[in-house]
Amino acid sequence: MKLSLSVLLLGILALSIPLQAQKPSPPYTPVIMPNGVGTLPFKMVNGAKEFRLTVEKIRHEIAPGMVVNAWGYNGGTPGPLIEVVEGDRVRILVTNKLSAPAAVHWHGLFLPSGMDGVTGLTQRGIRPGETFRYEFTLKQHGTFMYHSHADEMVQIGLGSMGFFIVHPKKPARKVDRDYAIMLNEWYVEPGASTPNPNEMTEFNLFTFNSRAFPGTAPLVARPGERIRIRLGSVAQDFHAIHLHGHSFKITATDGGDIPASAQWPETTVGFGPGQTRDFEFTATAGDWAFHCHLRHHPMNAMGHGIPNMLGVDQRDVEDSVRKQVPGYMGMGKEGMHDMQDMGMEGPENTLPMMAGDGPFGPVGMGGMFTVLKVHPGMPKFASQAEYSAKVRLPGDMGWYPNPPGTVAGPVTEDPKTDTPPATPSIKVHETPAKPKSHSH
Ligand SMILES: [Cu+2]
Repeated sequence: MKLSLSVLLLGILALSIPLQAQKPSPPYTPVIMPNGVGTLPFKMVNGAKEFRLTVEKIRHEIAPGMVVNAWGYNGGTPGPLIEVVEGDRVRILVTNKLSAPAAVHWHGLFLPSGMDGVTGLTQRGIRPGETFRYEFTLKQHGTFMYHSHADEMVQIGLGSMGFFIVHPKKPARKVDRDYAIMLNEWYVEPGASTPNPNEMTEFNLFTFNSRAFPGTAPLVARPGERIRIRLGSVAQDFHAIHLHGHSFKITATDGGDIPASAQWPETTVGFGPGQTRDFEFTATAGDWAFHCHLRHHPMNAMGHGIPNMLGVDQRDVEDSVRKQVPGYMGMGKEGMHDMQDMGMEGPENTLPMMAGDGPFGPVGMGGMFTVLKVHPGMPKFASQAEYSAKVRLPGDMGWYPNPPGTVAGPVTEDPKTDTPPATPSIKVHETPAKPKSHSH
């Protein structure tokens, strides 16, 4: 009996292995959300892809050393990626595990009005413990979002958001890597763990996929690869996301594809809340900063209410204030770097304004900041899960080995010792310059 059972199990195993191996790869490059919780699995039920989303209270790590109380989906903020194909019929079963009514709006999608997820207007709120069914057929492709449309100030403010990405049935072109990053900002009183959703303007944490540098995963690529980055925002602020070392074209918004004749080159994509932007470029070797260009946004908590102490020598003052206010830290005489160099400890459960190390020392950044690492031989990742298993923090996947003579360094202004670097022997760019003709 025991033997026949194990034979049966072996048989099932043998059958299931080839079935797994035959699983066809999707006709698109799977989207990767760095630091994401995963791509939402589905079951085919009566011709529809059936997904399950649960809105719930979660504990969420913004970066190592800081955990907040958030409201997310299926254990994450942003929630899991819903990734489908134009023409699919989808059924999303949404369970509310909050103690307040909820609803999920499918941002940018063409659907029956009654499936639009606006509390009071198109449905009643999903009561705590209830499950609602949303069902519609996808009539378009692009980068869309899902988010709460019940008490948005609180629910989105605490993280109830996610990506809903619809691939075209017949893609006009296939990219080598496809990334998605959702922006948000938060106000968390230093030392507290619950974001204050009443805050309108004075945010102190700015996040990519609800992570702040030095907790943001890098994006990776190989030189020459075609990369798409999709940005989405249900934040409160405008953001201007800048990529170093490249020029790109914005190819789509959540309103649809932009015709090639209407695309123009950019290095920064500025956009507001309730918008998505897709942009594409060819990757050039290096470690490239990728960040919001609003000056306070690649920074972390602590700095906003402080007096301007630039140029003020505070050595004695700070010590005496600290006797009264433990942990007091003024703005440095020469700016915020003073504090970073001192490695000072802040209150518990917050992040220093700037933190994290690069190959050349401390990185003067925080918040909406990560790195695009374009290295030869960078591994390919077939799924978000595979990516997340290997790439979580800025230092993961190593740093770019700059060719000799291509790194900025000190000069002494002494012609004997300062010799200009030799022309590098390693070509960083793929296209070699045409040799000049000297015939005339
Ligand atoms: Cu910003």
